[in-house]
Amino acid sequence: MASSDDRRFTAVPENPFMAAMPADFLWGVATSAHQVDGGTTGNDWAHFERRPGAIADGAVSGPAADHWNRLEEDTQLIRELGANAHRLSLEWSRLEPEPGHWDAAAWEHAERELALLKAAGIEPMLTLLHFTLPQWLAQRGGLVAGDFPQRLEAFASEAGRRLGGWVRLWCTVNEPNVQMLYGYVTGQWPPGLRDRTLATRAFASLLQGHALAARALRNSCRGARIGAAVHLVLAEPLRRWWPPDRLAASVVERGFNWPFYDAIRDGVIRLRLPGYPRLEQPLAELRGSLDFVGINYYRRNLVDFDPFAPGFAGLHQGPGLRSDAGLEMYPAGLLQLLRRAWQRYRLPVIVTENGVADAAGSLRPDYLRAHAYAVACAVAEGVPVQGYFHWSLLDNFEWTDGYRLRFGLYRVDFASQRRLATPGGDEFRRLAGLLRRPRRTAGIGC
Ligand code: IFM
Repeated sequence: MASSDDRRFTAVPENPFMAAMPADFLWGVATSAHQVDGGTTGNDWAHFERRPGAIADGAVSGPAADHWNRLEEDTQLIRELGANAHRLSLEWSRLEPEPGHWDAAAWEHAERELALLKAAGIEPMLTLLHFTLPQWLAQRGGLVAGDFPQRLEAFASEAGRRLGGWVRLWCTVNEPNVQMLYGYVTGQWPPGLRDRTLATRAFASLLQGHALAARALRNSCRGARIGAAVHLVLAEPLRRWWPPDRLAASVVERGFNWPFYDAIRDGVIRLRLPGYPRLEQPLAELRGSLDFVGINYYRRNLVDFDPFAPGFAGLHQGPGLRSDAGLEMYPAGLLQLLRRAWQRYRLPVIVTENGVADAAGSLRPDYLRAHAYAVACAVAEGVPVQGYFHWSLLDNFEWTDGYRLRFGLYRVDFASQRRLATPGGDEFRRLAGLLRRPRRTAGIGC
């Protein structure tokens, strides 16, 4: 039976921002360095991509969208979308190509990009770690190298010192839960392992790294606002009446969605999952390390009890329209997760990523409007949502899916590197225009 939230999304208004949105709401686009820059050959992904069968269609990231050489052009594209913010990441392997050696030219390049954004009136949000590790660090054990947290701390400190004049908004790590799952449980991502003991260690290490990096940023960058970006799945039992399915759905909630932020709230790194070593590790520095909760939202899953699946949770798609990645598009899920994040942590929330794989470009306008409506409904209910970043500005290297999934508001012709306008980009710009107009305060409509 459709819930009242589901019913709201059957007719999304042309102006999804019917409620009063904050005047300084961040309406932005998101990218990550390895996925768009090109030439990021010194990291673990570049090495992993060469393994036969690692990436769909045998692709490698290679020149990606050549963003490294197109900063002016791409900044202008962001501006033309009407965005006032851009979430981007630093490529650690370029900035610290050898342990303790900072590459001055690479830092200058980062500064140039940030200066261009600021000059265009675009607020940067900078992610320190968006999956890729310098190969020298990967060779020493990557996330489970004993000194990973201290290495991330040193990197954060250098970034804060050099770039803090340009950047206020920081994400320490991107999707730590995904990195742990694919890197150490399913083995589809670097380092390609299936070892639940190491998975648990990697998770703890990412949290320790976050805590130290947050402290380093606070010390090196005055006024820093610090968050992370965690991938959240709206997990619902496939059969609500069947207790094992309810239990399996709760494993996704407890084991995938919230452990990272719960640890920060509680000051204790905790993992209690079937089939994994138990983890209970106090870390006082975690408390207060977060100024906002970042949510990356792409999917709802209907979950059944499956003894062969990780965490005994079999994931299925609901009945709605699906993206090219086969994921159901379910905007009501974003509203529900925004509510839950606020109830759980009482911190401002930012949608650090949301987007759809849609090569034809025909799904994205409605998808975007419906997810903007989810944000507006959450704001109308009193959830302090401070921003929304659409994934992505450009088509890009989509990890193990290579180039076959397209997320861009601009389509990229990878042969010529031309950027082409899409209906999704037009809708993004229209919505930006609605946000900037004086808004009605009555007749909220959500
Ligand atoms: O491309 C990725 C991104 O790197 C992390 N979040 C999900 C996106 C789409 O799959």
